[in-house]
Amino acid sequence: MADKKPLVDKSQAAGSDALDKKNSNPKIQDIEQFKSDATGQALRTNQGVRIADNKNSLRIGARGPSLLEDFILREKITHFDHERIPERIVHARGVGAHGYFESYANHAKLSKAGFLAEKGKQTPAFVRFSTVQGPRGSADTVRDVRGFAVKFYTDEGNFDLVGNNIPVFFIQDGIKFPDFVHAVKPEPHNEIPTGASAHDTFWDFVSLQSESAHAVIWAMSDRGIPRSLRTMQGFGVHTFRLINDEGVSRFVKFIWTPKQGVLSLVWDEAQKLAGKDADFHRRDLGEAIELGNYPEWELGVQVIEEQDEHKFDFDILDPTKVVPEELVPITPLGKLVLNRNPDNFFAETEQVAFCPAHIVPGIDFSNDPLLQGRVFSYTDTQLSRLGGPNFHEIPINKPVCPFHNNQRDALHRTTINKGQASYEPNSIDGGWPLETPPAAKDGGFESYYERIDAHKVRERSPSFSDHFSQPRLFYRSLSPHEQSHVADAYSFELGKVKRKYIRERVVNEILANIDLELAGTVAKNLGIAPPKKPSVKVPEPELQTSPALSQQTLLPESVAGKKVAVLVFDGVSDQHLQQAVSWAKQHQVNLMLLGPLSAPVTTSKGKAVEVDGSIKGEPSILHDAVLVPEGSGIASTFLENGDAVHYLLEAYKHLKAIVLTGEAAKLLASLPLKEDAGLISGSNFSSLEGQLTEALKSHRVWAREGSIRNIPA
Ligand code: HDE
Repeated sequence: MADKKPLVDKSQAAGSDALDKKNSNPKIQDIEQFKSDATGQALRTNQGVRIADNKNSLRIGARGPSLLEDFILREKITHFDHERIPERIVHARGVGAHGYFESYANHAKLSKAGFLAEKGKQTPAFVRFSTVQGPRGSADTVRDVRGFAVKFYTDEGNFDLVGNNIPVFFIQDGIKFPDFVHAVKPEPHNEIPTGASAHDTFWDFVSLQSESAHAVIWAMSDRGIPRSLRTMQGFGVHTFRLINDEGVSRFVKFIWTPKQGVLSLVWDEAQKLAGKDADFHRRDLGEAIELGNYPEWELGVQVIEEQDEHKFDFDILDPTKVVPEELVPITPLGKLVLNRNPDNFFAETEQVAFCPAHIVPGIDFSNDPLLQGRVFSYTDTQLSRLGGPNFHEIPINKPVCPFHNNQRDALHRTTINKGQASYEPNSIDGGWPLETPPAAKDGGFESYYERIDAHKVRERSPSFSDHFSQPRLFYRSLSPHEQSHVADAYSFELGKVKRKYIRERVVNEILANIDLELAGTVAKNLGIAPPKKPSVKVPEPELQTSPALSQQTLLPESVAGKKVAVLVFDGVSDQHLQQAVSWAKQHQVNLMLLGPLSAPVTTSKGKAVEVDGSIKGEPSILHDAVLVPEGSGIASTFLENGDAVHYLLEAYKHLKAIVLTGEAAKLLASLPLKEDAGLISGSNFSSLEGQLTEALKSHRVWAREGSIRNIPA
């Protein structure tokens, strides 16, 4: 007689099973905020079959072997086995956000691009910020260049502006890119270091390839360690063309300027963050958007008339050069606002495919040989990364305008093309889809009618040969504290280089040509004889300094979006706390209450206040400023708490604003802290808030920098 399966109502079963069932069936109204497409839906296989048991594989007897027949198990594991796709060879670590671009005006005189044709015209956009060197799981705050890639979903097709947070690149010709990337990536024998350029192969390459000197000094400056992705400029790097409706072309450089100011970390902070919060930048961006502090950038162009192409003492086709703003000011075009976090990291941020060749009518390439190399590379790389040529069908990559052509089939095709004619010309479908002739408006894409009359050569233009006058201009344009950070960064990185001859080559053949004093400081730090003169003759740049290159000229106008910690203990003054809360609300500052534990603290009036975290768990490196408010016995309670003392000393060492109110000011007598423009104390918060706002706008108290070397934090 055949066995009959006993009927078991699993929801009644005893033990953990019953508990699991209970927990896995929450009421839909309880999870409204996390609602997904699956809310209220049955669990099914990919073939649509309802699954009765997602906890046990099919086996012979409860303790017996599993069965190959278990298609539910096999489908689940097979899909899982293939969840990863190859990470990007460079820029693997990234974070994305949605938003929109809004044109300030009708820019038809400059470009016939539709997204620039109307004041107030909004175009959806997706941005991906990235580091260059590290893999997908590397830390956010390493010293590196940041990618700043923007996809504009325009009515006339996608336009990708795939830029960086520095305006120059390491090489002049695409043919050197694989060499550069092999040199900067972790070394091949041991795959070290992760997310850092402080190693022999990088410095070997860049010291032999002096065209990289300019990009390297930008990476060694504070630009290489941004405070936030919201506080970076973005640059198209190459010279592009804008073409207007009369077919007139002008050269342009694209520049994004953040409303949040251009701000950086300090090196000690960046290194600690890499361990304590490897997701610091992506968290910061996501939180700001979540809180409604939408990051904003102004897009501008530096416009160079065709007849002025050769007017400068550098070649505008050379991607290792900036066009100083003092020579060509920025014309604002519009603003980018990021206002929505992606719903799914993989589907959007990981699968987005940018390409500098994605341009629309009204925009065109210049003959920058690096740009020409990029135009090929990006689509090519997606073939292996996204598994075939249909990656434009992935929702994040799909144009918002309709698109039809005769391309068919291939891996992962999702479009179901109807009809029989997939060729051109055809008559059986009336010839469709048809070409659109170029026109001033809504025309087909037409390349700029450029005449080129020259020999086919493998040759670098002599106008690309000066590699030092612009790094010199950059260095001279920095404020003293920025300059000293540059010297510190070279000294740190070269200190990690094992081969002495590489260190010496950087000092003698690169730095000596940029600035002898800089070379001398780095040489002294490394124990190398300071060079006496440059190794090549460096032409003097047309400008002695370009103030626009210094971050000091790019501070924010407001403090919106800053993160300020308030260290609270039992007995904290309700009044002082309340004053801080209303100041934060007024200025859109994100106030974080941190207690000795993550448990609530009791105020002087006996009120229990929830905290946002503990002093130990949310260290000072996560915040822009700190407030210790009045409380009964606060000074002695504080001094007994090592984490709190460390917090304050570390914030001081990192040149942050510190506010001590009421009795908390007594801490000045016990700790090695000196009052300055950013270390403010007084009887109540309200009398100090103006000073705090100003200190936060300045970002750091640079005047303190000279005196903090002996602070132990
Ligand atoms: Fe890239 N670059 N690159 N690059 N690049 C890639 O494309 C390449 C260059 C930049 O968030 C890759 O989809 C070559 C300059 C950003 O998805 C790859 C050359 C600038 C991103 C590639 C350059 C950039 C990339 C890797 C020299 C600043 C990330 C994955 C000719 C203007 C985009 C991918 C994202 C990504 C090639 C030089 C910026 C391999 C061959 C110059 C922001 O195709």
